[in-house]
Amino acid sequence: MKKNSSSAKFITLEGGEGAGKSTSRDFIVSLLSDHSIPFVHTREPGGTPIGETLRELLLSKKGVPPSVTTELLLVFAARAQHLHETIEPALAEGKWVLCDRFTDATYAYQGYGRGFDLNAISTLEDLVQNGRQPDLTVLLDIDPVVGMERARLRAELDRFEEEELAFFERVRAGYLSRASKDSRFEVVDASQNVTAVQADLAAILQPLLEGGG
Ligand code: Z5A
Repeated sequence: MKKNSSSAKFITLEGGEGAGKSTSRDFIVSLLSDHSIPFVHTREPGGTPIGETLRELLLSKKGVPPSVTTELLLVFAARAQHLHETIEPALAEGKWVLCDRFTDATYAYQGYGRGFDLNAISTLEDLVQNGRQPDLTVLLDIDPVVGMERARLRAELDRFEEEELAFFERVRAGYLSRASKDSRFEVVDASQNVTAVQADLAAILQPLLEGGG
């Protein structure tokens, strides 16, 4: 695995619909700021002009939907540019990177959700990431029934959010399966109230923050 030349950390946030990623991201941003840690906050798909254009294509409900292969390649195309233009330069400058979703989302959505071959995803991951992996991945885990209810109350649903419940059950199972096999994951019970979720996040981040200011 590629190591950062500095103590800068690469942190990713993952979870299904309505898990509270935006809410948690804002809280982590405040923790980093309170500790005077230089950081970049970014997201996938997106994070660069090319990536944001690809994001619009991926989330759009207009026209013929992309095939699963097209969807997968667009996600990795956006990620290649994101690593090149945003993530790697920031880490090289000693800035932490807080990223809303990364490759675990590809395994969860395109792999477990849509049924794309996990080995093919792994091949693209190797090609695009050149060994780069997050130092910490916070998985906000929630029952999709609860999460979708939150998402529906929040805003108009995008193309992914209009999938059936079984799809989100597979996405959740995929995330939990990956989390059970890799120590970089911390799983947070996202069905708790915001105060309890934030207390968990603070406890998870504390060891990193102590060494990172
Ligand atoms: N995607 C993919 O398929 N493959 C990939 O490789 C990647 C992505 C990278 C866009 O992602 C889509 O891209 C995504 C998968 C696909 N699928 N969808 N949709 P996104 O991350 O931009 O979209 P999102 O999942 O909708 O994320 P979000 O906007 O951050 O939403 P959220 O997790 O639901 O967070 P939220 O807005 O903070 O919370 C939702 C609501 O719940 C909101 O009203 C909050 O006030 C409320 N909330 C938050 N926390 C709580 C608690 N604890 N209690 C009660 N209510 C709460």
